[in-house]
Amino acid sequence: MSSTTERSLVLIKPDGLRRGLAGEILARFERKGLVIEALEMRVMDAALADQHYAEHVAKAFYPPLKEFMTSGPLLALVLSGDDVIEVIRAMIGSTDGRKAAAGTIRGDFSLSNRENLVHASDSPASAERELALWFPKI
Ligand code: FUP
Repeated sequence: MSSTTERSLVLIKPDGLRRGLAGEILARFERKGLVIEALEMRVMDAALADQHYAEHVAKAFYPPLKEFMTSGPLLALVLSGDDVIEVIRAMIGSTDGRKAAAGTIRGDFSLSNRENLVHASDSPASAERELALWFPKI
């Protein structure tokens, strides 16, 4: 099987830090063999939230999502490795923690469709857009 080294933007969301799960989540990515290219604690402000979630701003769930995502510090990461976009999406599981498979991060630790611990780019195009937004110098 061919492989491509890619980069992904990953966010360990405010619930991950509040619940003391940042180390557990980071450890999973490290043990998988992914490379941490950058790691910063940030607070997402309203403008960044609107840009990051541009595809969702008009949706009914966006106001509470924005409230949550701007509610405290998060960890912003650049991870790289072979096919990392697909690999990380498999590791985090489906959006709704109640439906995410056991063994995934959301499946193991989240019971929510909003407070689901992790964001990860869902395609090479999203990764490019999100990395430019969060880490313009990298
Ligand atoms: P994902 O790529 O799995 O993070 O999911 P989406 O891009 O569909 O949604 C982005 C974020 O919006 C989710 F992580 C959580 C939030 N969301 C809600 O709060 N309610 C919904 O019904 C769907 C998504």
